[in-house]
Amino acid sequence: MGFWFGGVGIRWGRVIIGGEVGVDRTEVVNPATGGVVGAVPAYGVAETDAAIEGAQRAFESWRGVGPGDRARLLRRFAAVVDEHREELARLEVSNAGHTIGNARWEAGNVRDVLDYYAGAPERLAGRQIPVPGGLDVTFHEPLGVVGIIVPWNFPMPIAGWGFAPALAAGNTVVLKPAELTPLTAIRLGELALEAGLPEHVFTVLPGKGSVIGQRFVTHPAVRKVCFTGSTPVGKSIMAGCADQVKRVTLELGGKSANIVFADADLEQAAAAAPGGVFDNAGQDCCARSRLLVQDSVYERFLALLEPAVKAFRVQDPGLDTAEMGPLISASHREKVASYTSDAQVAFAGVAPEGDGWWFPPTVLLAGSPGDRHWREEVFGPVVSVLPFRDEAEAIALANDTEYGLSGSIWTRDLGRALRMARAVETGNLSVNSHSSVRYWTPFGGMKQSGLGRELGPDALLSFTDVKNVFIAT
Ligand code: TAP
Repeated sequence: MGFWFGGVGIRWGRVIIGGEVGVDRTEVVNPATGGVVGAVPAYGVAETDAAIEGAQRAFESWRGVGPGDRARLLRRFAAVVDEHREELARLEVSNAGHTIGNARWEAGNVRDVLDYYAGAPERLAGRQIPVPGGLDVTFHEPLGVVGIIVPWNFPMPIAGWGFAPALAAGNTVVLKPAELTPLTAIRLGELALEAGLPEHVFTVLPGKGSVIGQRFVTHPAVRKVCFTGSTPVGKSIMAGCADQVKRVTLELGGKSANIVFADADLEQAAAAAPGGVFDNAGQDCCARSRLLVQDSVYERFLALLEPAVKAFRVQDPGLDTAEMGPLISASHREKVASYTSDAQVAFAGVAPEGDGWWFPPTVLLAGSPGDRHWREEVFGPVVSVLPFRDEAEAIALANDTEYGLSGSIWTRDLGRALRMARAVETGNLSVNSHSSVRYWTPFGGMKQSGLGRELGPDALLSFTDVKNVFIAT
């Protein structure tokens, strides 16, 4: 494996393509050191068209692969990912600055998602519906070529959440990783071939979103675009897809609330709060970045939270002890810092100094729900705190946002937990926990946090169209 331009010539699906005249390259920088760890091609429209057209040709044979054989190939892909789990995890540490513990989970998640959807081809059954004068049956038809656009914050899982159900349902896939973090996706593309997936069934194509991603939107052979990233880009993709009535799945931003009631186990809630927002350095669409604490326990809760934040280990992400690594880039660190520079800092943790894009876990006091850091997605290790009086005010504050992706409620009162869970406008909610993702349950946003669902059975069906057939008897 090598990520430098090597002049090995094009082999679509093999994806390590180098030496072509006129193809730019992008350097990949380790966010923990600022050092260059590799370079990959940045492909243009011509190469994107070739990849899409290859995927279109491969679709005809891939959709015809028997369910058992397709399932076996996906299970083999999962097994190969598992064999390379540590290698993928180490690569993600330098590709994205993820802690090694998280990166191991992420590579394992790709394996699990592939294993889960490998069970689908034999079970993707239609229905037989009673009708007079004949037989009526439905089929879940694959769509064709699916274009997947992946952001830099979770390069492996977000890729897997798209390609595993898409392939299981009989589609072919062209995947564009984020320019900042292409290395693990490229490796997954290689492992797919090693596992025996036919060429062009799953192609990883590095390059710019404004070039490759846009071509997914405009090329008529791409029947569905899956996008995860910022809300403005997601909206432009949705608008572009309208022209050809393309299917879209969007996973966009979040500004999730972590709501702590006075009757909660405060020690447990305070111990869990840092992980709920600082995990992946807060570069997580599910980050609980608004902390609402009932006013009667506000001071006590902050007193419990402070040592937990200060003890959060921000370290070289390759160390097993690291709980948080660096931010993705210098420009992103500047953006995150712009939220804290004029805000009231309650307390902050410690981050390494020197090379790399480090930022300390930071707790801000929100003067009012109008504060910029309370309203906008910071996408960094920053949480804003605000007290609330009662359930009604907690609901009003939690829902006072264009986003609706995730959230948590801490209480010992089951009735309150259920009332709040129904009232908070969000696609994923946890009670006395910050867990948002399980590969067999649906994941996705309400309001401007997204459209459609990933994972679980919902995602599988979103990669199919239902066809109804009537046979007169
Ligand atoms: P985006 O610009 O939205 O990038 C996400 C993905 O979309 C990348 O692969 C990107 O490619 C691609 N892309 C960019 N412009 C495109 C276009 N016009 N057409 C098609 N694809 C396009 O996000 P970002 O700049 O990396 O991050 C900005 C902010 O977005 C963050 O600060 C954060 O608030 C939010 N964000 C949210 C998420 C999630 S999970 N919801 C993930 C990442 C970022 P390139 O890499 O080539 O630009």
